[in-house]
Amino acid sequence: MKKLLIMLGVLAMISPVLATSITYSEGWEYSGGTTDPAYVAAWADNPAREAIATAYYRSGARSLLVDNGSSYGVKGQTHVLPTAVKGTDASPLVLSTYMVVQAAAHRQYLDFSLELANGNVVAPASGTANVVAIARSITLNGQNARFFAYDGDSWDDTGDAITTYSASGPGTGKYWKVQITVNSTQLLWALYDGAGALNASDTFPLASGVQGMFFDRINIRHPGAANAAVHVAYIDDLSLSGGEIIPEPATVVLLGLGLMLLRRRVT
Ligand SMILES: [Ca+2]
Ligand SMILES: [Ca+2]
Ligand SMILES: [Ca+2]
Repeated sequence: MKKLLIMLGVLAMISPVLATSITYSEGWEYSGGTTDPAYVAAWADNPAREAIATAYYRSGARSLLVDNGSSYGVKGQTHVLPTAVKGTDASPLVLSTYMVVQAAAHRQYLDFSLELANGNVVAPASGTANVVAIARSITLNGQNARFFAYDGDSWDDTGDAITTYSASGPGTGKYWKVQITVNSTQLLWALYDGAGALNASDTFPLASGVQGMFFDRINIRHPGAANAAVHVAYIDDLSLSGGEIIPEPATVVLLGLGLMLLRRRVT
């Protein structure tokens, strides 16, 4: 009976810890671009076709500029999360950001990939990796720039594309919201227009290797366009929420000590 009570007590202590979800957001409100220590601390830059922009933003006064000129090759930035997190059916992991494309030509040509990764890896053009992602890509499908979802072993064509662009200026209504939701076995992708209305969504099965995977970083990449023109978009209000985090080692140690003390009391 006592052992049962101890087990129940320990379970009661552990379960709130395991159920903790993540809340992370990024608005790129840095003053100095990629040389700003605050920016560098938050995102590891793979120099340097990103910059903090002030002409376009969805909220605050700044956003992240993604400049996709063809000569630059693969560029991007990575944010390592304070703790790894996985999506479950009870608590899916939701990653979203807003983007605005500066001009019609950029809408056609921009390469952009938003990724959740386990370790220092990126979504490959083909093959398996510990990543889930959503991308719009001239590399994958030419100038139509539809969105593709990477489910751990392949890119799936959503058949969906952004249909408007913005000529200039700030404003929430111009930004498309790109979102991926990860549960234990599926990747749901959704696209919302500038008014917040659902524009498109699809569900894809996760490859077995990434089912139940703990992800520890967010990647934003631009793989490099195949066209010589500049391709510019602005990213703002990134959010990662939900899921279940790994308990901090200190928490696990405390729980272990608590268990030992309980056992001593009984014996
Ligand atoms: Ca902002
Ligand atoms: Ca697949
Ligand atoms: Ca679709």
